[in-house]
Amino acid sequence: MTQTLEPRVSEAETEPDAPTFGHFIGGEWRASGSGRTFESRDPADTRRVIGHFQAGDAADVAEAVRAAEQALPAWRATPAPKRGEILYRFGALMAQHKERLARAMTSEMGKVLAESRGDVQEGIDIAYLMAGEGRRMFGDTVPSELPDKWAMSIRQPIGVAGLITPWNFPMAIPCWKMMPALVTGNTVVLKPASDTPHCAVLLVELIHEAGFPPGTVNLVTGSGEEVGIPIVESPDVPVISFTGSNETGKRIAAIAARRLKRLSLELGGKNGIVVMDDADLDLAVDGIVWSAFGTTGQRCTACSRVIVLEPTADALLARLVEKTATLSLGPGSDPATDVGPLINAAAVEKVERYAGLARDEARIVIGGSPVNDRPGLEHGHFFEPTIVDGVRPMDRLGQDEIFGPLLSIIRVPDYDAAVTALNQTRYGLSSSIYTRDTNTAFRAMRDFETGIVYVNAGTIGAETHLPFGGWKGTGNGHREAGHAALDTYTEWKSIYVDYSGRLQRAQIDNQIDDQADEQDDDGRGAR
Ligand code: UN1
Repeated sequence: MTQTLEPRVSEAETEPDAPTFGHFIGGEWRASGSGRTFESRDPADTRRVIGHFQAGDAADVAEAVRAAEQALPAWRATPAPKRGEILYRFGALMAQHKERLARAMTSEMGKVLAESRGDVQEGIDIAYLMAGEGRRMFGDTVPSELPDKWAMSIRQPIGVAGLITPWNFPMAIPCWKMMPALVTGNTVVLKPASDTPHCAVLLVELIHEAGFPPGTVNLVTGSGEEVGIPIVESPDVPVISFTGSNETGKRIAAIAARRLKRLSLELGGKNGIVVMDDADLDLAVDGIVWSAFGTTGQRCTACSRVIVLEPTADALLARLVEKTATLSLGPGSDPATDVGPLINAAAVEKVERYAGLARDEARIVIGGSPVNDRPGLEHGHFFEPTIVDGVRPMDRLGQDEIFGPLLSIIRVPDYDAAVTALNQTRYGLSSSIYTRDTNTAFRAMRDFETGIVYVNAGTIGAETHLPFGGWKGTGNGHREAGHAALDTYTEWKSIYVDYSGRLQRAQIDNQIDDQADEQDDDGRGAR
């Protein structure tokens, strides 16, 4: 069934009847073949329905993949600078609609408005960066080892890119994936998280308005099982980029491996901040609180461990508790709010489980409970910002990604113990050190086993023109953002042009070695 639905920009706050949104396939808004829909609700007040979205399935995915395949020849043949211009227009449209997009994001995902604006801005930044790549997209031109021979490498698109994105950066991350995929000449099937389909619909409306040809970007909403897995399984989707949990990442990797697909995984983190004795404690407290409780701890880069040298630990903890006590919990749309809701009920239960563990095995110094009895918060997924002292590096609290506002304090005797604790995790996304000593800072830059290291700043706030991604279990070696993102979406092609007019043999005809000279001296001739 391909009933066309007009996209309707929702003002969910004011609209009593929540609108219904379509998949976007081949340049048209469509209902799912099954006719089923699902709801998205405001996590700050779950009585409020943001909209009804198509519950896609394998048949919808197949249609989207076909549309993306059909759009591919013309799109890859479009000169990259021209593709870049359309990306630029998309970035400009996002900038023009920044406030509307940010408000819709806060309604659907819950993060505070200033952070939603930041999320949109991150989308704009990557659109502009990748628009520039349309005129750059460097390969190498290098000298050949043989005379009269040209050697160079170029990037070429892979094909249809399947992009599976999370709810925590519901606009930035789809843009991180779509922009490099598109500028390099791939077409896209996007499957956004089921908690934030509206954010994806709003982005795709602007994609359409910016002038991407029909079929270049296709959106299929629905569950991971019914939409995500069929995308990964499709033999016609040769490149997959996924951001989400380790569990799902491993499952995707197993499927992708069977088909030898290009796969970029951006998975969990257990990011730590090391605080040395010589640190500026006020600065450290600001960075820790922002990194641990900003976005309600729901960033891959969020700080969930503070590794502090014992002599400084009590002073740091006292200041952390003091600052955390001032944080105001509430809906992200309220300008007074510092910490918004968690995304859904399952997230609250998960943080609650870890708070239970903290009660048994360590010491909760502030917070520790869900909040559902305060006026205005009864219908949302709120949880108190929580700090737990006395955590040991190998405790579950010190090891598991919690993805909520729960911060563990780990006390260590010295720098070496801090490095060991920091690195003793299966993840390796972001890390930070607070110190006034340049030597210690440089040692940390060398010793921390993470894809991102901050000095005298928290663990969050990566900028889009540097590679983003992690070591070890955080991913599979790929990077998003920066030039590095292009590697996910392109095949390298090395090209040799021999204009000598004769057979030239690499590694053979260019050898001038002692043996050859000796043979010449013997009069037997080397050539
Ligand atoms: C994420 O949480 O997956 O560095 C992305 C940051 C943001 C991106 C986070 N710029 O915190």
